[in-house]
Amino acid sequence: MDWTGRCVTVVGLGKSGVAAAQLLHRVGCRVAVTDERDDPGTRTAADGLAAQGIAPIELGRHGRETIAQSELVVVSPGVAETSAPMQWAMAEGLPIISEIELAFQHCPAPVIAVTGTNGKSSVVTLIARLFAAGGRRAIACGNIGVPFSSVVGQLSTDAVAVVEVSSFQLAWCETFRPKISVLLNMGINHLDRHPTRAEYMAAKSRIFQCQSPEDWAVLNGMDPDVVALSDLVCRAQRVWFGKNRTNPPGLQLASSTQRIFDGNAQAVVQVGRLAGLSDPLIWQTLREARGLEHRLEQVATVRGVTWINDSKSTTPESLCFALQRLPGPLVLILGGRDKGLNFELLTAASQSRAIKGYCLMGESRSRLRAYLNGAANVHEAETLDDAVSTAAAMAAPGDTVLFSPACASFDMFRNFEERGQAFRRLVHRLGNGVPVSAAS
Ligand code: UMA
Repeated sequence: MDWTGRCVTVVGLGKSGVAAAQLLHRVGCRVAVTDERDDPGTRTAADGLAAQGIAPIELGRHGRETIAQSELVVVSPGVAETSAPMQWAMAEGLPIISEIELAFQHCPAPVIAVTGTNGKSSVVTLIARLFAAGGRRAIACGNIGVPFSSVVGQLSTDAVAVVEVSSFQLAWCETFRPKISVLLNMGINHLDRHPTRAEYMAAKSRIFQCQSPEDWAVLNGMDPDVVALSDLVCRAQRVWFGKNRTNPPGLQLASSTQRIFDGNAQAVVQVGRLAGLSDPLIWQTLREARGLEHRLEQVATVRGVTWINDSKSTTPESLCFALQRLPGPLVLILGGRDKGLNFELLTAASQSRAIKGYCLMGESRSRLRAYLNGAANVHEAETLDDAVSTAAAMAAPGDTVLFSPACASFDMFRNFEERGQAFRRLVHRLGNGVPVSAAS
C-alpha cells in the first residue's frame, strides 16, 4: 500500500514507534507521533525525531484531534486495543496497522517469522546465524529487541528477515505473510492483554492468516494446541518437529537428531532444510551456538557464588526452563509486572529442588509469595538493588543466584535488556568490577 504524502499517526514512542516514524518519514508520509508519557526517555526519542524533521510530536497525552486528523494509524505493540487512541481510531473508521505490518509492506526480502510462548529469541538468533553460515545475509529482528521497521532499509531481495513476532505484534496485521512461519509452543502469557487462552491462541494464529500453500509452517508436533490450531487455520505446507508426523520427503527427523537437539533446535533444523542448507552445516552451526545475552547468561562468580542473568524470562515456563538447567543449591530472584499469570509451576519447583531463598520484587511480589506455600527465607525487595544484596547474603560459596523474573519488566524498567543490564551492574559492583569468573 502506498501512503506517500498521506498523514500517518504513530501511537507509542518506544523502539517500535521511533523506527516506524523514521520509515514513514523516509517514504514520504506526513508523520505525527503521540505518546501518553512525557519523561526523559520519550523526550530524548522525540528530540531525535524532531531533528530529522518529524512533527508534530505529542507527549504526555493522546489527543483525540491528533488521531482524527490521520489517514492511517500505526500502532506500537504495547498499545492495547482498549486504549483511548485505538478506540478513537476505530470510531473514526481509520485504517490501523501494526509496526510489523508496516515493515512487511516495505520489506523487499522474504520473511521467516517465529512465534510461540517460549524460546522465540533463541530460535530467531540461531536461524539468522544459520543463514550467515550458509553465506546468506539475514537479520534477526522484531520482538527480540530490534524493530522490524528499523532494518527493512538494509534488506535486499536476496537477504532474509528473521522476525520474532509476539501476540501483540500480530494484532493489526493485514498482509503479513511469512514465507516460513514457525510456531514453537503454546503456553499462556499476557493475560492482561488477552483475557482468555482462546484469545491468546487466536492472536498467535494470525501468523498463518495470509500464508498460502506455496508457503511453509514449521510446527511443534508435541504440543496439542499447536497441532489443533494449525489444523484449524494453517493453509501453508506443514513441517513438524518434536515428533515425526508425516513430513515431506527430505524433512523427516531421524531419532538420533531428536535425541541430540531439543524441540526448538529441531525447529531451526527444519527451517535450515527448507532454505536448502545442508544437514552438516546445520549441525555444525547448532553445535557452535553460544549463549544469548539475558538468557541464562553467566555474569560473574563472586566469592564462590555464581550469578546468572536470565532477564529475558517473562513467563513461569521460562523460569522452570532455567531451573531445570541449573544444578545445585539456588537463590532465586524473581518478580515484575503482574500479568495475572498462574505460578503453580513455581509451587512445584519450590517443592522439588533445593532453593535456599527467594527475593521477590516488583508488582507481582505479594502474589508470588502466595505460590511459595510458606517457604522459609522469602524476602520482598523494594528494588533490584535490595534483591541483589539480600540474595548475596542468602547465598554461600558453591551456590548459584538465578535472576529469572518470570514476569515482564515494565513496572520497574523500560525493557528486559535494561533490567538485565541493571542486574549485571549490581553483580559487578558486588565483585568490585572484577570480570566473569575471576571475582572469587
Ligand atoms: N504507550 C502509549 N500509549 C499506550 C500504551 C503505551 O503512548 O496506550 C507508549 C508508552 O508510553 C511507551 C511506548 O508506548 O513510550 C512503548 O511502546 P511499546 O510498549 O510497544 O515498546 P517498544 O519499545 O516499542 O518495544 C516493542 C516491544 N514491546 C512490547 O511488546 C511491550 C518489545 O518487546 C520489542 O522488542 C520492540 O517493540 C521491538 O520490536 C518486548 C516485550 O516485552 C521485549 N515483548 C513482550 C514479550 O516478549 O513478552 C511481548
